[in-house]
Amino acid sequence: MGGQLMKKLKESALNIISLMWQDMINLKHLLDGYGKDREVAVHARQLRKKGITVIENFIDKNSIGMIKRRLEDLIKDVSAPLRMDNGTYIHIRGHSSETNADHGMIDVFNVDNSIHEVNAIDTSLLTDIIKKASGQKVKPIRKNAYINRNIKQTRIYHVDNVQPVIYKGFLYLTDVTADEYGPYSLVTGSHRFSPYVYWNLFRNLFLKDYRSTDMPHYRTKKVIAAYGDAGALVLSNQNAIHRGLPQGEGKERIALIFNFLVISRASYFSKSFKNHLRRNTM
Ligand SMILES: O=C(O)CCC(=O)C(=O)O
Repeated sequence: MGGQLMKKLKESALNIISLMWQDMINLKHLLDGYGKDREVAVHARQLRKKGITVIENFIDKNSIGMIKRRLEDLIKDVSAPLRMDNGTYIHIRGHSSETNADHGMIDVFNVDNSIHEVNAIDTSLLTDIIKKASGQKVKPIRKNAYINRNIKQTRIYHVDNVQPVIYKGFLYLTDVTADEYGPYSLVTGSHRFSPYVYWNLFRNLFLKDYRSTDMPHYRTKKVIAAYGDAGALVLSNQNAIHRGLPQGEGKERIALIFNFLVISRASYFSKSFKNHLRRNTM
């Protein structure tokens, strides 16, 4: 028990310090330009200011259909977490208990090792947008797929890991046009200089039932849900307060997730960043 408390204390202290450092980096890049490319500039501005931007029609309908079929094939007989020889890992979130957050959601790690069409998707536009939004070096890392079917109990609002800063591109492969489909939701502007994030990090230190990065307090007026037709891509800074919304009865959402790592001096606060470097998985 004492060990658990010490671990959380260390984690929260590190999160708060690294967030302060990150906000200094954000301050330094506050007035950077967005470059000459208009498409990049429009999205980079939105991403820097709000923490989120949506790109419509990121891939064509044929590719959507093909990738969806391959995904269906990949997961069709899987009823428990499965680690494949090619590096793909089919994780069934919260499978040990029905009361766990995200219970039943399928999260396929390294999906591109099994579905090569995923690698054919050009993500250089996303890297360019994130570079201009953050003023930092950016590395594409893992590609996942999330399959949400009837997932009624999703994790509460949270931030990912504070450091290193991660951006995610959620490419919807199904129409996500209302709350009942379980869209990605985010508190706009909470990715930088947010007193709420500091307050939650501090408060969670004393609360047994909360993880360090859970964010139960936020500005409700700033909450948005990112809707889009199949083919839309939602690009988000994971230091913003966010969650996937709970789904309605029988509803489905399938998405590919492109993960990007921001490399800065503050990244070295993070053990996972150092692991990425060691494993050379960047
Ligand atoms: O499924 C979603 O829309 C959000 C998932 C999430 O919180 C995350 O990937 O960090």
